[in-house]
Amino acid sequence: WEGLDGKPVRQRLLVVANRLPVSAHRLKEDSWALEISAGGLVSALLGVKEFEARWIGWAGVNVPDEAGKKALTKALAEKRCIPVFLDEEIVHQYYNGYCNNILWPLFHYLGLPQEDRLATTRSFQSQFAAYKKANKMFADVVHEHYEEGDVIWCHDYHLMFLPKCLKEQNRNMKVGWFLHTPFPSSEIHRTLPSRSELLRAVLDADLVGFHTYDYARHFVSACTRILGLEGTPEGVEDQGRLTRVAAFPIGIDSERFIRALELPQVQADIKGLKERFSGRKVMLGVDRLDMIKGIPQKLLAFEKFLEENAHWHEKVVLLQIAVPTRTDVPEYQKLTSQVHEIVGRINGRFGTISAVPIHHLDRSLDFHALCALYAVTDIALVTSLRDGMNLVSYEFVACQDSKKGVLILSEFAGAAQSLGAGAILVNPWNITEVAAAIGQALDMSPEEREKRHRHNFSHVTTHTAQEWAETFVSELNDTVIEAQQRIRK
Ligand code: ADQ
Repeated sequence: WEGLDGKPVRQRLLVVANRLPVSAHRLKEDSWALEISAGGLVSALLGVKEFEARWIGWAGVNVPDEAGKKALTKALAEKRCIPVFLDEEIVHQYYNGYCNNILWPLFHYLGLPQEDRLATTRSFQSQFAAYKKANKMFADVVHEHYEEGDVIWCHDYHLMFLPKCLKEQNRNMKVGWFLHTPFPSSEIHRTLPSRSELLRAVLDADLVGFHTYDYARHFVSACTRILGLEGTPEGVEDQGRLTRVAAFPIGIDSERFIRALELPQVQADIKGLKERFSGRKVMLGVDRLDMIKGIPQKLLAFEKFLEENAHWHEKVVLLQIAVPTRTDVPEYQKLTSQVHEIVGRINGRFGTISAVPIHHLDRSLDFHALCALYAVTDIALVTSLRDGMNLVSYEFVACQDSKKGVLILSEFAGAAQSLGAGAILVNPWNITEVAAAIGQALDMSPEEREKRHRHNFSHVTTHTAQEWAETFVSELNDTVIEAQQRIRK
């Protein structure tokens, strides 16, 4: 993008996601404390010089009063963030209800939660209405801040209706939509009562992106089978208008992880961990405590491994770090107790006075502590039942250049498409297979580990988050130009 003087111009990018990348805590009536969370998307966009990002989203707090809203808006503006205020009722129906109770499990092939299946079915229409209403509220805020030439990048399953709302307000907006979860087979998507409306709303975007080619293919076949539209190699065509559909696999800011390993504080943590677990091989799991991550299945596979390999008792330890999410939801509470129960049983069966086989932490670790853990790990266990991509596998690889540990990776994580050749791929439902993979990883020769690590490390360091964001936005710019040229012809 060049200006009249030939110099690159920074293009404004409005990133719209359900949550802003900050957490807000109210200190007084008119003052807020903000903490920026350095997630993948934030570092991806900070690294891209060609455009200047503003964030639009919900701050995750209910702010009922005007004074509070005004103060929060002002505080967020300094972080280039613009809030969308959602009240408790809409959060309940749109976010907890339609997004997390319906779309999240469906897109991960889990179906509706067992306990309240009928209740969910009954409240479906009201939740979908709240979903549309919330999406319209996001669109209104975008519209208020939009300037001609801006690129609008909508994120994830929370905002599938947003492309439609935006284009209704202004057909000329450049709108891209990216899904961070899998897009399921059209046979699964068909079961959703609002299947057609959602697909049509997404198709209003100029560019639709997924992590993998398979998800993109599923989306296109949902459009052809459910809407009867034409799928082309480029995307989906409806009465001469093309919506471009493609795969844009995300990456991480690998340099940030590699640099962190040099810090004295991280080096000290690494030394401490090595002493703590000396004489034992370290296996690591880092997940949000969510059904999709397959934590109980991972624990059962480890139990099976211990049952069959007495010579490894006391010589291997599994560190499972699980950040609790959605703790108010019964299904998630049940998952937590289930995990605790299995951990207790395995430690009871295989632990000794001096050592337990599993250390399980129900919490989040800070970035530096996480880097140190990744660096001392011999085997990372990523056993998601479904996962859009899974960045933990990438982060582990980035921190392993001296150790060259082994990645055991679920074939149902998007990352299997990119790191499959270096990892040991497993079906997480098959605990015999996962237990065998643990044995294979522990016995792997240094040459084999080196070879596999090289493959993965070169992928992770070349397919970065910055490159992902740049590619998506430049593709979106090109798509809009091509569409304008087609219309002129
Ligand atoms: P998530 O489901 O959150 O993301 P993932 O890609 O693994 O899954 O990212 C999790 C992030 O949280 C990682 O950066 C990880 O370091 C961090 N994290 C997890 N547990 C932690 C802990 N205990 N302490 C500290 N940090 C922890 C969604 C999709 C994924 C997709 C991403 C990005 O579900 O499939 O890869 O978006 O598109």
